[in-house]
Amino acid sequence: MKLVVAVVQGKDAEGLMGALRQGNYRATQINSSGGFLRENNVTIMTGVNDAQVPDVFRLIRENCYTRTQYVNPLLPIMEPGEFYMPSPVEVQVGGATVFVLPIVRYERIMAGATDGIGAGW
Ligand code: 2BA
Repeated sequence: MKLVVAVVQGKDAEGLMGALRQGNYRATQINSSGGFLRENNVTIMTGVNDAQVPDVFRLIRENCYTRTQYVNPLLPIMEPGEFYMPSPVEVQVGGATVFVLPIVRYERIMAGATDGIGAGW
């Protein structure tokens, strides 16, 4: 089993969550923000069988789009009287940043029953 962790833009999160639901994948979304742009994005985690990873990547590709953003660079240290006109820098964000992690143990704990995979603890 694998945990697919996808950092996506907020605008794409709803579409991707819908596609995952339709594909019968369980998923969790966490509101996050990027360290560079400091803008809100969404981190989506879905635990799937190894064979399903390519299908999850297909859904991410179909639902997450690359967009261009402009950022103002940090102001340099200046002497009094100096004038600096910052010009915005163009960055490409997304479609998505995806990590695939091995799952050591997966368990859904419910009263009287277990549904899980992993070494016996
Ligand atoms: P941010 O950190 O806000 O980065 C937004 C975009 O800014 C990045 O898009 C990239 O185009 C640019 N960028 C980021 N760091 C940069 C740097 N040091 N110098 C120049 N440009 C830089 P993406 O690469 O598509 O990343 C989108 C978001 O995915 C990131 O938002 C961050 O939240 C996450 N991310 C990307 N790489 C990651 C990593 N290695 N580990 C954890 N999160 C990551």
